[in-house]
Amino acid sequence: MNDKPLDEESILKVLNGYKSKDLKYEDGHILGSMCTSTHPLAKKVYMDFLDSNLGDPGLFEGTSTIENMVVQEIASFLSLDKGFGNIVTGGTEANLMAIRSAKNIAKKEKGIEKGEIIVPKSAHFSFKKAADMLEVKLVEADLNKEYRVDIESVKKNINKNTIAIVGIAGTTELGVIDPIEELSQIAVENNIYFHVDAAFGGFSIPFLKEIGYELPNFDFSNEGVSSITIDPHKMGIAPIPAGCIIYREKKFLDIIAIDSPYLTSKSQSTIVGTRLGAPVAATWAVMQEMGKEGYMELANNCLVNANFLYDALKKENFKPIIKPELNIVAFYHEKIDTNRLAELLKEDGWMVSISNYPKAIRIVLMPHIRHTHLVAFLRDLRKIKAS
Ligand code: 0PR
Repeated sequence: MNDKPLDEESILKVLNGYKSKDLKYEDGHILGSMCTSTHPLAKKVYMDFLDSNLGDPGLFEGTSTIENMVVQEIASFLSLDKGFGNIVTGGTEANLMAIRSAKNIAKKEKGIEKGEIIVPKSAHFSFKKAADMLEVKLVEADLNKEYRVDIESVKKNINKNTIAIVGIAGTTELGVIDPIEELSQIAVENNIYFHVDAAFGGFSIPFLKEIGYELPNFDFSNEGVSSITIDPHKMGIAPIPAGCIIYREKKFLDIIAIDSPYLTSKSQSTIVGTRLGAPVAATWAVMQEMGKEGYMELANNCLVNANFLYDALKKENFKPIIKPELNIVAFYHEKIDTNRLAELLKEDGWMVSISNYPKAIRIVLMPHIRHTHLVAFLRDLRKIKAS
């Protein structure tokens, strides 16, 4: 550390030097991320609320009210009149909270000590973190030919220690939606906690349905759904860190509440203690400025781009894994090794990611990706194929 204070100008100069090495969403080269550029209004609001700490909500009653407003608004487009939950740091924290709730409820109501959770093989790795931290056994259910969870495999894995079933509405690698209605029924029949991870799909599926796309029912209209993870900082275009967990019943929040006697609120259910109010206020602001219509247009544009890419790839003899259900396209080429293809694309400046199951180049068509970027990307793919 420097002995003497540095002046602002030199500090900013150093920082800008580093920042110039970061990629920018606007350039259209970040093709494998679920995050996107921050909305200008969100940036302004974020700065305004930088000091507010929701870890001590009695000091920040205004921001705390905003958090409740965001939770209620999100619950309402997930078919729940009154929801319980929090704006958290992201999908990981939300999933962790859901599994904690499932574990604690199972212990209290059924006396289960060594719980097991059944997740699709396609589940995000945050469930592995949750299983490790909470010491529950992670059981992976197989996928069917469409890369959705196989219902029979879920049924087969249920036993007396099952504390939760997880379904995904928009898988990380392919963006497919699991058969949530059927999973919900199984959960009801077996009296098991059912969590839906809609971290990615939650801010687009309801709006795409409203436009007329035929997509499965993934929300609280399924009576078995106990909780939903839905991330404003993904398709909600809110700034990081903004995840959200919504519970159907208050008891799921209460069961994970830890006493915080010397604070203004006497208990806390979130994993994180000191908790930024800025992303909460910024999420509310973005949601107001977008409205349903804004999210309908956004989700539709991303899906239109995904379908354009899918069709174009097929014409070029690349093999898309599935027709996109949401805005993710994964593909490979029979004659080019996928890792090599990713490397060659990187040499041309394209940052793609690689899906694991199945192995493929994975493109997430986030709002910062424009049609013109895709045209340039396809031109480079054609060049690589010809070389
Ligand atoms: N659930 C699902 C279905 C997800 O896809 C993700 C993250 C999570 C939970 C966890 O969310 P947080 O990362 O907010 O805790 N999926 C992205 C992924 O792994 C996260 C990401 C985002 C990765 C931007 C890279 C990136 O540049 O692809």
